[in-house]
Amino acid sequence: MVEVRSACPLNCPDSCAFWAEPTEQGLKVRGDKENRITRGFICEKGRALANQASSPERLYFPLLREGQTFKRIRWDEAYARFAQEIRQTLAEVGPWGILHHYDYGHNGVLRALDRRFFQALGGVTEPRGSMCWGAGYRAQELDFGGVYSSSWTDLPHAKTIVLWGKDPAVTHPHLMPFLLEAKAKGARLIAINPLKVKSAKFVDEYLQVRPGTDGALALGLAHILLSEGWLDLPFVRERVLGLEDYAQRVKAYPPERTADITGVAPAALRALARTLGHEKPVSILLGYGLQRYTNGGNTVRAIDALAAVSGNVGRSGAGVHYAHQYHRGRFNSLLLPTEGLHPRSFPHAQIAENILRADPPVQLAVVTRSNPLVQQPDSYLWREAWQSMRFKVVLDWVMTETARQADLILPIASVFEDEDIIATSWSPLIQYAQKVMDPPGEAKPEWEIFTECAKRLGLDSHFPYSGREWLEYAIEPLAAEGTTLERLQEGPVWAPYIPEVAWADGQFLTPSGKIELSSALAAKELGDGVADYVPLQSESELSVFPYLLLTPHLGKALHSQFQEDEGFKAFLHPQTAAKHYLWQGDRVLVETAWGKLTAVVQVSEAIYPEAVMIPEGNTEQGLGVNRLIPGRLSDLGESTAYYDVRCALRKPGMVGGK
Ligand SMILES: Nc1nc2c(c(=O)[nH]1)N[C@H]1C(S)=C(S)[C@@H](COP(=O)(O)OP(=O)(O)OC[C@H]3O[C@@H](n4cnc5c(=O)[nH]c(N)nc54)[C@H](O)[C@@H]3O)O[C@H]1N2
Ligand SMILES: Nc1nc2c(c(=O)[nH]1)N[C@H]1C(S)=C(S)[C@@H](COP(=O)(O)OP(=O)(O)OC[C@H]3O[C@@H](n4cnc5c(=O)[nH]c(N)nc54)[C@H](O)[C@@H]3O)O[C@H]1N2
Ligand code: SF4
Ligand SMILES: [Mo]
Repeated sequence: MVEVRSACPLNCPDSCAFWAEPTEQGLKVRGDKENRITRGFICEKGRALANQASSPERLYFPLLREGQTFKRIRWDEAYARFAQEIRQTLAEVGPWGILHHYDYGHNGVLRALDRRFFQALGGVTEPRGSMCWGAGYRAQELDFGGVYSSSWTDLPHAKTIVLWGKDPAVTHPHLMPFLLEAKAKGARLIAINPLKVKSAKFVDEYLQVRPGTDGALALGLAHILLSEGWLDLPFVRERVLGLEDYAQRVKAYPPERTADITGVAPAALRALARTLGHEKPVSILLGYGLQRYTNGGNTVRAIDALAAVSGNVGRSGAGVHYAHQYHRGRFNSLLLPTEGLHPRSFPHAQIAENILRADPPVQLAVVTRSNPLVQQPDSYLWREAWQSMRFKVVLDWVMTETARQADLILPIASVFEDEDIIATSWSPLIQYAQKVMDPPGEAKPEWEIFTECAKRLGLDSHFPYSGREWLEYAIEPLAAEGTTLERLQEGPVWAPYIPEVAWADGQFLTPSGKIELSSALAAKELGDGVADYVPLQSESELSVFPYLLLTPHLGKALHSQFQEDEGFKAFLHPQTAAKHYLWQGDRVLVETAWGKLTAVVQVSEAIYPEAVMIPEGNTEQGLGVNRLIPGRLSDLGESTAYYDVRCALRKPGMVGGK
């Protein structure tokens, strides 16, 4: 059999190039050695993806609920039922009676057609804001006028690299060779993280910061830079707006107070400030964990400002790298023009509570590219909202917890069973994923499912193309410049509009054209009550829920995908474990004001003593760790503040004993 080019569609910054081959033993994938970004290796999630494609866990046929189980139905029945549910909802409530829940379960260009379908109905109820990166994203838009990072290949020009709340060894593995190359060339690597994560093993210096206090840390570092005169004044004069306001804010963070808030000692603060001011260029790689707090947007703004005043933006080897939006507007959009559409939207974090009191009510849910009963916060409320809806449809290729609790399941083709184009917000590459094999059973490409449904609802004029034609249409503007489908089929293309160094021309896309440390727009969006850090709870709250609950991502899984069914694990610092008379392997009850679960104790020096860590994505009895987490919004971008929650620990069977 022949090996063909494919690409990883998972919600991962790396976007690996694959070579894929169907064999007697199932689908085999390997990395593409010629790829200068992903350099030939793929991670265990990429291999798990290929294994899943040829595994018996696949959904083969449309399934309709029958009591506690499902029965197999034919596609024409499935389409008829789906169309009938849509018609009934439109007649009884109108388009807002339909919830379309989607996220980024697949990065393919064609996957946007799900949204087009619901737009064609006039605009339904849909999520807004973000489950992921929204607070930091909006922060960078306010500061720089857009979210743009330098290429990974520019990193080895840095003299200092700060992994700020980011664990690339786990969540962005192909960045590691670039970091190690920089280190070999003499760059100093620093990690700032409440957990001594895997990447911390590779760094020269690790700072353990109290969760939720990075904003204060950045302001405290700026305090030292300002008072020592370690600024880049020519850069600030030319390119930065709002230094006076910022200096006022910074005044409140002298080293001793900053140390009290953040847990980072004054000497370490001073050493880091000196490095930022003198060991330039400095590249800051921002993770998304530090913005999953109610003050997350403000935190990223404080870090952006620190880079700005030290002149670490727009230069080779420098920058605050969060993601990039270079592809924006470069492809033809597969969505409908928004004029004339009237969708209703709810912030991701608060969909469940809004559904429960929605007027008009939501009767029909359709879930694509996501697994909300596990991944959305406030799972008990989500389950209640889910059960309150008359009919639920899930499109997926495996039986997720959300699918298990649906009424109709439509089986879709995986990335290996149809063609698509992958272009994402970290990689500079545009890649073509070729069809490797036919879908198993009766699974179908998602675009085909929506095209068929559109036909049955008289919406065919909105779905005139085949998958191939949609791809040709999407890349029309690129094809005019030479990036044709034929060219992409030969191998990945470095998007011609992506530069090595972000903001190199110093022309920021803010209203003033400068980096805006303060602005009327930011003040309006942030409103009053801006918190530079998450204040410690009151004594009475602390006595009930003393620990911060962190739920970061796991190496071998991608959220709820590829999880091993091994129950929840709660990672505790030895001091915390000892305080509760807990040993490795014991069972512990973890409780918040929103829910509780039982986990197996893992004792680890890597954990911040005041925190409990339970990786996200795992499930037990239909729900994940998000049963413990409220649907709180961040200060910017309507993002979800997953990590802003406190918990208590108890030995199962013990009453009260904390
Ligand atoms: N293996 C794997 N890789 C993935 C994913 C996955 O599920 N599995 N998911 C992908 C997706 S969708 C995303 S969004 C990215 C996310 O990638 P990252 O941003 O690297 O990781 P997260 O796990 O989201 O964020 C948690 C990190 O932030 C740290 N952190 C938590 N609170 C704080 C704090 O207050 N301050 C600081 N400084 N650090 C803090 C945590 O210890 C952890 O290292 O990863 C992508 N890559
Ligand atoms: N507690 C806590 N919760 C979190 C986070 C955290 O750090 N802590 N992280 C958050 C983050 S960063 C994110 S991005 C979200 C992720 O939230 P989700 O996107 O809901 O997470 P996944 O489990 O990856 O679910 C994606 C689903 O899409 C399916 N899928 C794959 N390809 C396709 C396709 O082509 N079409 C359709 N219809 N389905 C497809 C997959 O099989 C899978 O079931 O979770 C958030 N939840
Ligand atoms: S999950 Fe990420 S690192 Fe792993 S194969 Fe896919 S793109 Fe590569
Ligand atoms: Mo994410």
